[in-house]
Order: sequence, then structure tokens, then C-alpha cells
Amino acid sequence: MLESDTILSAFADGVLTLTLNRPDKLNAFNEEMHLALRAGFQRAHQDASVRALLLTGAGRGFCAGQDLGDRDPRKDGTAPDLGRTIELFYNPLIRLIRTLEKPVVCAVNGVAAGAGANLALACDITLAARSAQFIQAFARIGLVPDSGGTWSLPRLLGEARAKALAMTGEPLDAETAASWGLIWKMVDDAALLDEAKDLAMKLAAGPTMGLGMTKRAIQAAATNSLDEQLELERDLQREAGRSADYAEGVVAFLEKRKPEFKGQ
Ligand code: LHQ
Repeated sequence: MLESDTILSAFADGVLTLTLNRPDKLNAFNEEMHLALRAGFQRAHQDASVRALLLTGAGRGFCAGQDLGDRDPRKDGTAPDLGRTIELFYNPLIRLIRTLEKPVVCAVNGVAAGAGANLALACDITLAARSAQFIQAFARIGLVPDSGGTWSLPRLLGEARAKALAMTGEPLDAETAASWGLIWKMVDDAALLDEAKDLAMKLAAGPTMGLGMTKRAIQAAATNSLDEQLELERDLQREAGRSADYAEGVVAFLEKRKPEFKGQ
């Protein structure tokens, strides 16, 4: 993995924890942090011992999106090519998260703004501290929501709420985010990390193949017809039914004991 202080990485009990670590900038993204985070997700793709991922932020914020100091239009006298930044850094990151066939838990420990908010929404199960806020800050600086925001917001919230959040840039508190279904749940600040870790550990001890295929199927539903989805479920169930974890799950049920899944 790429060594960088901007991402803290820890591995235990099948869970790879990646912590965004530029706390004085509320963990805003610079290129170094992007590359280190990407390396973390690449490891999760390649390393079979990683069976769940936990993403969180150091300090009082989760992530304030792009480091705007790094993309200052005054810098070179010409407008920066933000499309290139998206192509090279943000899009690959979101794709890595969505295609990882392992659960990605996100613990939003504080403000999540701009690409930081949409990064949290790209994860599979997102919890947020009571004090956290979600801000589609793009409108405040003349930009368009990125990192999948224009895709995830209307899907999670419907067009009315998606447009209002994106066009006003108004903060959404964690309680409302949970009640609207933008995230899985809100947790008291002091309990957030423990609860997110417990959840990630439980998922890491689960039937990884089945969980990965569940993720794939639910994501595919965004563009599939019911018929296509039924066929996909048939195919995935066929594959899941051949897994060692299915055999273990059924035998454990019949023997009235806890299953010991190996992720295979
Ligand atoms: C920051 C930042 C930040 C640098 C806080 N940059 N320093 C993609 C492609 C290419 C380019 C453009 O963008 C994108 C996608 C995007 O993400 S666009 C959206 C970028 N993000 C924002 O517009 C959010 C900017 N930040 C804020 O509005 C506030 O900081 C929020 C509302 C997040 C938090 O407010 P406060 O709690 O009042 O904290 P603060 O503003 O005092 O920030 C603390 C420090 O962090 C401060 O530094 P300082 O040296 O004064 O203590 C900020 O300058 C720094 N910081 N966000 N994005």
C-alpha cells in the first residue's frame, strides 16, 4: 500500500479501516490523499483476508471535499481543468468502492461537504454522528455535484429533495439524513466509531461472497428491468448455492449452532 500520513490504515479481524487524515483541513482531498485512499481500496480488492472496509475521518470533520487551495483558479492564471481532476481522482475512487464485492461501512464523524458528502453516500452502509452534517457545497462555489452525487441523491431521496439540497447547498443534519433514508442511521457521537467497528466486524465474519453478490444485485437494480433482475438473482443464487459458506450456513442452522463463515 502507498505510505502516506494522509490516510491511516489499520487491519484487524478482517476489517480494513481507512481514516482520512488531514484534520486541519477537515480531511479535504489533495492528490496525495486521493492516491493513498485509492491504494487502500485496491488492497481491499486484491487481498482475500480483507472481508469488510471501514471508512472514517480523523478530527472533527469527515471530509470537506476537494482541497480548494489546490484548485485555486488564481494559481496559474488559467481556469483549472476540473474535469481532469474528476477523471483522474474522484471517478476512479467511486468506481473502486461500488465495484468492491465486500461491504464498505462509512462512519461520518463530522461535516461531510462536497465530494466528501458524496463519498459517504457511495459507501454501502453509512452511519453518521448526531453532530454530522451533509452539505452539497458545490452550489456555493458554482460547481455541480460530483462523485456520483447527481446519481445517488435522486435515487436515495427523490428528485425534489435531491434538487433542493444540490441547488441550495443547505446543510442536512444527520437525524434528518437518517429519517429521509440518505444514510442507514444516526448514532450518538461518542458511540459512532464503536458501533461502526462492530458492524464492520460482523460483516467481515459474514459470508463475504454472498454479501458481495448482494451488493452487486442491489446496485444492478438501478438500471435493470424486473425480468433482468429476476434473472440476475437466479444466476447469483446459483453461484452462492455452490459456496462453502452456504453449506456451512445451512449445516449450522440444522445443528442449531452459529455458522463459521470463511468468506468462500
Ligand atoms: C478547507 C476546506 C476545503 C481547503 C475546510 N479546502 N481547506 C472536485 C474536483 C475539483 C475541484 C473542485 O471540487 C471538486 C469537488 C468538491 O468537493 S467541491 C466542494 C469543495 N468543498 C467545499 O466547498 C467545502 C468548503 N468548506 C466549507 O464550506 C467549510 O469548511 C465547512 C462547511 C465544511 C465546515 O465549516 P467550519 O466547521 O466552519 O470549518 P472551517 O471552514 O473553519 O474549516 C476549518 C479549516 O479547514 C479551515 O482552515 P483554517 O486554516 O482557516 O483553520 C478551512 O479553510 C479548512 N477547509 N474545507 N474544501
